[in-house]
Amino acid sequence: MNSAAEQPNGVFKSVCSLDCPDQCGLLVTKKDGKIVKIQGDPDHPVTSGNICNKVRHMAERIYDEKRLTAPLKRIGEKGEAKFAPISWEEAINTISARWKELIAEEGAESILPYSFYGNMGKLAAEGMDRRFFHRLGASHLERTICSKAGSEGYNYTMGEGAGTDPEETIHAKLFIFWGINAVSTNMHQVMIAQKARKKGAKIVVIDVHKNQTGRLADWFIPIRPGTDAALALGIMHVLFDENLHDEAFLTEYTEGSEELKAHIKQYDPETVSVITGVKADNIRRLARMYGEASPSLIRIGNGIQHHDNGGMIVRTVACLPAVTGQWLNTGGGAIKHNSAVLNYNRQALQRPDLLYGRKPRSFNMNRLGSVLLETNPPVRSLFIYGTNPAVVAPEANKVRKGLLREDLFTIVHDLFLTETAKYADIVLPAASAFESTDFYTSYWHHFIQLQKPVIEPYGDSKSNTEVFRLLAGAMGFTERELQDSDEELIRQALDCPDNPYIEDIDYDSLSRHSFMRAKRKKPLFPGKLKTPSGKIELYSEKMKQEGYPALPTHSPLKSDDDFPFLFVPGPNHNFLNSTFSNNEKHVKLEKAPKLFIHTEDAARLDIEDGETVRVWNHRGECELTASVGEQVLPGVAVSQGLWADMDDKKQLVNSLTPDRLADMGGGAVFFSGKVQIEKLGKQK
Ligand SMILES: Nc1nc2c(c(=O)[nH]1)N[C@H]1C(S)=C(S)[C@@H](COP(=O)(O)OP(=O)(O)OC[C@H]3O[C@@H](n4cnc5c(=O)[nH]c(N)nc54)[C@H](O)[C@@H]3O)O[C@H]1N2
Ligand SMILES: Nc1nc2c(c(=O)[nH]1)N[C@H]1C(S)=C(S)[C@@H](COP(=O)(O)OP(=O)(O)OC[C@H]3O[C@@H](n4cnc5c(=O)[nH]c(N)nc54)[C@H](O)[C@@H]3O)O[C@H]1N2
Ligand code: SF4
Ligand SMILES: [Mo]
Repeated sequence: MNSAAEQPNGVFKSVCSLDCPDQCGLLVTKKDGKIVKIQGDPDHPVTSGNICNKVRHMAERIYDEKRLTAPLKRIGEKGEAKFAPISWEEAINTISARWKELIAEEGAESILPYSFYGNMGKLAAEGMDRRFFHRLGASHLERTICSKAGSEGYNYTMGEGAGTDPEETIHAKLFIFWGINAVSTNMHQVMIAQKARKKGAKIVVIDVHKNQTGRLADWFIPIRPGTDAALALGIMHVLFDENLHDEAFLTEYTEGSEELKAHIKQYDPETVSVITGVKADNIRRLARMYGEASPSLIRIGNGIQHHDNGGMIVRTVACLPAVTGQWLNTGGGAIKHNSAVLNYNRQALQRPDLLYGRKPRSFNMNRLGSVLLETNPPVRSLFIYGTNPAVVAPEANKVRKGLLREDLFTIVHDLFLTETAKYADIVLPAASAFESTDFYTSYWHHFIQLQKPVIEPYGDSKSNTEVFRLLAGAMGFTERELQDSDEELIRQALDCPDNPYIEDIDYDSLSRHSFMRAKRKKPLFPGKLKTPSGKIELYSEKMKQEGYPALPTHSPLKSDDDFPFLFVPGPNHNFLNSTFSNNEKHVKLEKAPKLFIHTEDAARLDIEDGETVRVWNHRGECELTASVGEQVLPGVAVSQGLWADMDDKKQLVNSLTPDRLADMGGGAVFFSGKVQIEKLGKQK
């Protein structure tokens, strides 16, 4: 054995485990057994030596004195965050004893795993955990909080989650960043766009907020939240009207272009302008720019799909490159996400056969509060890992009320005592990704990467796979596959005859190269797409059968009482969702949770820039710092960042967000809620 974890000094290859499309290759420098420096890997073609500020400072988080070092058991009231350290043996035995009781009395479905991608490693996020909970027969969790509505919408048009190879976008002449704050959330796509700009490319940003991404655009187009499908249809109207579409492409590669042509007649620029707030002349100008520039890339962000109508919005925007035939040009087309390019053998990793034919009930993670408070028969135990729902899930007050239930046995596995962990009965310390073995597939670029431990586990912490192996043993499960090693899991997952793009990639080749690119054939064509017709579906019979309009369509957001402001609480630059919100350096960089509002609204409400305002609705309230200006349209209020609880400050933006579900995939609608805003001190 000569693993990096055992070598006290040197520079080691690694990979960023955070939920970020860029999935950077890293170089980690160690001195005397400790990480002293983290840099971007200059050899990684996409990372090219550049990483974000968050991860450059990651070592401080890894060695933060607040990190959990031992399992804990609750000794105070629920939610009081009073704990005492216990051994792993006691922790695992307590969990397995309680679960055995629950299974005998109420069945395994009284137990619910609750997880997300705090660590994007496949083994950590969707590997041994899935095997374990399948074998247990626990209730199933629908992991819908991030991009599910948009992915379903995109699939109706394109068949699967694959678009342009980002490395090719260097050739693009026009970049449209549509509902993505890419400077903060996809910095390498911005770097490529900026390089292309030096060769004459233009950058357009369509957003409800003129944030750092909007500010670097050649042209920033502000839009009303939830109206992007109308804008896309307005662009199509002009493209057809002015003969800027690609008839040959439409005929050969799409289904339903004639129906679409007739359908978009109603979306003339004047009509669309009233819906979107974008001037009719600007709709024409944008359509002409899009019709003439080639190659052109639309980078479809997550922002446009966190809405009541988010699935249809993405389905509609995804039709645009087909109208202009951009898919045939190197670097042209669109990127919603590219996960399908790196499909691995999920069945082999997750082993659904361990369900032995059982079909447990299923819960949508976006409705955690309701699941805990209203389900019958009730959920009696939650095992939470890789996510911080007390901060990130919608209707946070309801979530917290549910977590306070005296009869709920909650286990949280995390690196820190998060807001969620404070509600736990048992807390387990998690090893960081740098302390674990795993493999990573980006959802944007085309590389698979291997992570081998760079350092020893911190304190008495354990990786996710290790915890589930221990639990399987304690539950008395004898299946060999519940004890497979991390290396075995990776070998099984990468043995994937269904995906020829990764046929050369296995554990051994990855061990040699650290990162490897999928051998993707020319994107999309002339191969068949995975839609029912095998073509890009501008008209979708499948959608019709499933109760949606068959053609791309604008529909308004749902009413959310009659509060006057549309509230868009997005992520921020220096945190990664709620990760880093408990790290001093990152909090200092962000200063305070702000609320961006328009000058006219502020004047009407007598609010000055920098003043604390109360933001409230029927679900909850927050106190945020007003940032007054022209960064948002009137009637829109934008906050940034998922902030940790701090003293008695009211900065939990998800106390205001609805737990309704989007039009597709059971997705979250974080950005479709409404609020009232007032100067602090005034009464409701
Ligand atoms: N620094 C940093 N990076 C991150 C994250 C983070 O928290 N911080 N989170 C990671 C995760 S999990 C994800 S999913 C991605 C998300 O990253 P993005 O894809 O960038 O998605 P969001 O930041 O949610 O929203 C993007 C933009 O959409 C805008 N928006 C909201 N509603 C609308 C609308 O109706 N129309 C239009 N046109 N724009 C709208 C918002 O103002 C915002 O600027 O980022 C990942 N990377
Ligand atoms: N208002 C609002 N809410 C949002 C969003 C928004 O834009 N606005 N965005 C939504 C989106 S897109 C997403 S993806 C979700 C994300 O929300 P979460 O998935 O909750 O992401 P994080 O807040 O980063 O929390 C991840 C947790 O995993 C822990 N962790 C990291 N590595 C490991 C590991 O190896 N093992 C274990 N056991 N734990 C680990 C971290 O310490 C951290 O506490 O938030 C959603 N919530
Ligand atoms: S968070 Fe994103 S940009 Fe930063 S290092 Fe990780 S993958 Fe790269
Ligand atoms: Mo996400």
